[in-house]
Amino acid sequence: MADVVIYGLAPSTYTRTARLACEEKGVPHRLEEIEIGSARNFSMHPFGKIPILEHGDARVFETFAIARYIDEAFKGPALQPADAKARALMTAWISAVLDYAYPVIVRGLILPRLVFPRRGVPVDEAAVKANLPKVEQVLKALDGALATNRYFAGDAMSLADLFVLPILPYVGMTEEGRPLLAQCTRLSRWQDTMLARKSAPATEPKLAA
Ligand SMILES: N[C@@H](CCC(=O)N[C@@H](CS)C(=O)NCC(=O)O)C(=O)O
Repeated sequence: MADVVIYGLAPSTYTRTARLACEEKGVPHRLEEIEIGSARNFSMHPFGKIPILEHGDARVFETFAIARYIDEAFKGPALQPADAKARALMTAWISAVLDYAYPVIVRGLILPRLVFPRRGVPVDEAAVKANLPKVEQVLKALDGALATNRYFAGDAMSLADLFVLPILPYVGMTEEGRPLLAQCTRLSRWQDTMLARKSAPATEPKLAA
């Protein structure tokens, strides 16, 4: 069977989601680094983003499409619920990560606090501060989802969990995010459970000091 290649960067949250899906499904894969926005990136992804999956003659862009492909093209544990109601809940939380959690938490907090300083990019402090109530709101919404369910789509882990997980360790690495995450006790416990799975260390980004 053809190899699975994930083109991306290890620290990217969506790249990690794709790799987590491979690990959870038991699909061997390799990560090939690609420069975001490069000509090569645009030749593989119409919007010059990561990740991209390649498997034989299949090339898949957009993380949800990649995660579904991994679940549906290979044998292994199901990563999507069979039940329509639970599957809708999974899709809703993935959509919430794409539309709310990523812009607010990754773009609004993680990039300015953890990435821009390393790259010498100026940080708009007022914008970071103004965004913090939204970070709290998103974290509380994620926490609330776990009030009645063990995982985001019910009692079984699904792709939704693999979209949320990569964001949280970064929140805990920021001064402002750490206390907000700590007050979300269900979400913190869920994070501990997810990080204890074999897929977590296998995909953990090695961040340079
Ligand atoms: N809708 C895309 C979003 C992918 C995305 O934003 N990836 C980030 C890295 S985690 C990226 O490529 N950022 C570069 C940029 O936005 O220019 C997906 O679901 O795959």
